[in-house]
Parts: sequence; structure tokens; C-alpha cells
Amino acid sequence: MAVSAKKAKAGARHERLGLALEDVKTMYRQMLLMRLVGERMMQLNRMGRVAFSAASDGHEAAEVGAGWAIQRGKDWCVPYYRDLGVAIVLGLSTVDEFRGVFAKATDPTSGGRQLLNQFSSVENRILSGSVNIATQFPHAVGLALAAKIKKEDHIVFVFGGEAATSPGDWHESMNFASVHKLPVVFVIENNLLAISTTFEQQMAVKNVADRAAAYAMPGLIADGMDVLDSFEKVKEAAARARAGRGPSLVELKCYRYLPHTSDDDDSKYRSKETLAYWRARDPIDKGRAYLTEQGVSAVWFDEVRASVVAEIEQAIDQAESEPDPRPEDAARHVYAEDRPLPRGTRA
Ligand SMILES: Cc1ncc(C[n+]2csc(CCOP(=O)(O)OP(=O)(O)O)c2C)c(N)n1
Repeated sequence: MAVSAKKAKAGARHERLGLALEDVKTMYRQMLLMRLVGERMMQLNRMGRVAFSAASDGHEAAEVGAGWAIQRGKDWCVPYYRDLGVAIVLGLSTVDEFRGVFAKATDPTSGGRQLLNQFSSVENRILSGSVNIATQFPHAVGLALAAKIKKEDHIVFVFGGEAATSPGDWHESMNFASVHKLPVVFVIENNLLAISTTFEQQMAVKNVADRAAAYAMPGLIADGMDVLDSFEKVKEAAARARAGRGPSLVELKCYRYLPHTSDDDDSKYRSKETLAYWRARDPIDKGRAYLTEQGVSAVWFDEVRASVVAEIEQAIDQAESEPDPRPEDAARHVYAEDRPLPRGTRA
């Protein structure tokens, strides 16, 4: 379309952010993959094929946008359980995701020992976390301190939900990182809910970002339903860390569409109207509208959807057919192996 081409030439948003149109199309595919994986894992749970699921629907733009600010294989990333999109951007394959969902022996993160979505990868520098809220922050700050001491030029990204800014771990980490000017970016995905606890019940400040002032660091706010805005703000914080100017806090304002997990009944704490309000602001629809404006055809969207669906179904078939972990392996990596027994004890 002539009009779209003109708009793109006039300096489209993505170009001002240093992205090519192909990059934005890749971001769109990653968001769609994340959405359809989330929906499919919830269905598999209801079908009785997987024991437990937790989807990240509604967080697509926030996570994919933030993920694009990370230099893959160079920076370290400490995600939390909602960060399927970050893991996808950093290279998690769909089949590996479903190996975790089905808790198979082949699950690369834990061989089926942990809950799903405890992302980790040595190759992609993703540090495994814990479901215990906020424990990831001291780990990330430790990584950043090590980078500073060793004069390495990578930076560290750590993610959490807004409720993760309540425990002391987060405040201590923010303070320590700021005092020592560490190269770390604190990314908070504020979806307004901590299971059933609302944002207003959780904290009295208007924005999570307001808390940054107490630690003398910038507090940026992004529209977490907009992939380019999320990318821009996290990239800005990353540039500050890369330049040795210390940590920042970035709040990505988004919303969770599905129940907290497959074991949660969200009708007990939110109305259909609230959900409809946020559904009308769908980050994937927003991404599609942007690409359409840039001249991307409807056929391309159909093709992408078909390829994502095929990739997911193939991954499910593959993962489900693989072996379950062996019961005798349950405690592997929990206790040291091949260690001599204390003197006087018998095998
Ligand atoms: C220390 C601790 N307390 C309580 C829980 C139980 N819990 C699991 S998820 C969750 C809510 C977290 O909300 P938020 O950090 O906003 O992230 P979201 O799940 O909304 O993405 C809670 C309270 C926990 N895992 N760890």
C-alpha cells in the first residue's frame, strides 16, 4: 500500500528503535507462539494429559519486547515462571517447552523434576530460579557484582511480577545494586494481580516504578501491552547499565488473561467486565495492527498462524512420546553422588 510505504519511510517507530520490519515480524511470531503455547498447555491440563499448567497470556508484548533488549549468549538473564516469552526470545525451542510441560526425562531444565517454566540454559545464560517469590533478585545482583569485579562487559536482567517487589529480597537487592552501581536491569511485569491479591491491596504507591526513587535509580514505565514500547524502555535501562551508570527499574504494565495457574479459579476475584476491558487491549492484536499499517498482508498473518500451530502440534507429539523420568532419579542433583560414605557407616 502506498500510504503504508510512505509511513514506513517517514521513520516508522521500529526504525527509530533500530529494528527492521523483519525484526518486528519475528517479534509478532514469538508473541503468537507464546499465546498459543499458553492456551494449548491449559487445554492439555483440562484433558488430563498434563498435571499442571501456568500460562502467560497477556504478557506477550512485555516479555518479547524486554527479551529483545538482551544480548543473547552474552548478557545473563534471571527470569521468573511467567517468562515464557523471554525464554522464547532467548532460544527456548517449542519442543523443549513441552518436554517441561509434560515433565519428561528429556526436559532440559530439570529432567522433569521442577515445575514447568523454571527456565534455564547454560548456553543462553539463563539462570534457573525458584518458585519462591523474589529469590531471583539477590542471585541476579550477585551475577552483576561478579561481572563488575571481573570487569566483564555483559549485564544482567532480572524479572519478576509486581508482588515480587514486596519481599525484603527485592528491596535489599535494589539497594545493594544501586550503592555499588551494578550493571543490572530490574524488570517488573505488573499484571495488577498476585493470584487474587490486587495491586492496590499489595502496595500504596501508584506505580511499582515509584519505588526506584528510594534507591536512587531511574524508574521507567512502559505500556507492557505494546511490544515496541516495552523494548524501548528496557533497552534504555540496558544502555545505562552497559555504560557503567548502574541499575534501573522498568515497570511493564500488562494484564494476565488466564487464571494464575490451572489450579486457580479466577472468577472468584475478577469480573468478566474487567477481563473484557483488558482483552480489548490485546498485545497481539496491537502488534498485528502495527504490522498491517506497515504494509504486511493478511496472507502473511494466516501463514504465520498456520506455521505456529503446526510447530506446536509437532512439539506436543514429540514431547509426549518421550520417556518419563525414572523414579530412582528423583533425588538426582539434590544430594552429592559418588561421595564416600562417612567412616563406620555401611552401604
Ligand atoms: C515467598 C513466596 N510467597 C508466596 C508464594 C505463593 N505465590 C506463588 S505465585 C504468587 C503471586 C505472585 O504474583 P506476581 O509476583 O505479581 O506475579 P504473577 O504471578 O502475577 O505474574 C504467590 C503469592 C511463593 N511462591 N513464594
